[in-house]
Amino acid sequence: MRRKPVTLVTGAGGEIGHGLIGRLAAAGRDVLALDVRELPADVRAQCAHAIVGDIVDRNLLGRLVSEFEIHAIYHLAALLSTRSEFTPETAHDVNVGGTLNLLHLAVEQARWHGEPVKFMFPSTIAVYGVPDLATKASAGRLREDQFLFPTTMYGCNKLYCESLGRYFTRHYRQLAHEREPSGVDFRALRFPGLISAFTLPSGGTSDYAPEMVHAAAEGKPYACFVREDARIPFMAMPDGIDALLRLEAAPKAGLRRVVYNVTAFAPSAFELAELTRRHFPGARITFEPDLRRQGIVDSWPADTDDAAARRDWAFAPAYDLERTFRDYLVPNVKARYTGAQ
Ligand code: AKB
Repeated sequence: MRRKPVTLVTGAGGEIGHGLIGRLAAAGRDVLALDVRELPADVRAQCAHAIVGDIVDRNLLGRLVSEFEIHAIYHLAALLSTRSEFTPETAHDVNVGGTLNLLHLAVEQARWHGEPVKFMFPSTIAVYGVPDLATKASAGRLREDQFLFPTTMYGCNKLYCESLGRYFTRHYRQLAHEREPSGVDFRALRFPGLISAFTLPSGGTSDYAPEMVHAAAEGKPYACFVREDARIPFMAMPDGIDALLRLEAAPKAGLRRVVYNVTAFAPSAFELAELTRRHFPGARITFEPDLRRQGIVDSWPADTDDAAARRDWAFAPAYDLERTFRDYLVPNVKARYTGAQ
């Protein structure tokens, strides 16, 4: 009896999953969605299969082997940086234990069907930790091997999971008598703050950018929790999804790295507020920094160097800051709240 060939998407109901699943389905791929909550109806409709469950549940994942033939995994499930600081031990269980469970699942799947399993992993700029603002300013765009001293549980989790993925891909059971490859083809992107027009941000420290725009579109005042001069890299969600799909499709022979930086634009919070006011003239945006969340943002890079991604798999974002607002955010966020475009 042939099992159903699928692409597994964890955290399917989240910000990335909302757009990614539509792209996978449009490409003719059967999506097996896994999330701890029921999927929104529009997302569920694009999935071949959907399971409500937790990636820390090894029994659940073990049962997937009997029913599904998984050829690729998009592991989106995670507790983000701010939420993880309230429950660091739970964040470790989900972000690290869940990822290890899925890597084990990928090894089992590859053994069963004899093909490598591509494991797509959204890492983050939270893996970086610059010590102070003077260093942040002088360091500029960080390469993948610089300042890897995360100050959040989420950043620690993601940096370790990058190493786990590299181990499974290149060094798995290296001392075994009968050594055989794991079959796991782990590929990771260090995402900047992702800005989505269609989902509300959930527990991230970079959320001030989308929160500001969504509040303006709803006609609500917004007290920004970082300073006006706070600066980190961002990307429009469509470019983030394109980057994941392009990296998955890239020939392995051309990939000199397992983990890649990707970025698109790096505005200050003031520049984001000015652009929001330009598109929403009545926007009431104030700045009331939360010094602890500000401390996290200050430890993140002003921008990252994505030359390796552009060299190895032709990464090229389509949306700069102006186009993100003009063509993506403003028309879609307006439609979400007012029906107008
Ligand atoms: C967060 O703010 O935690 C995430 C991220 C930058 O990885 N959006």
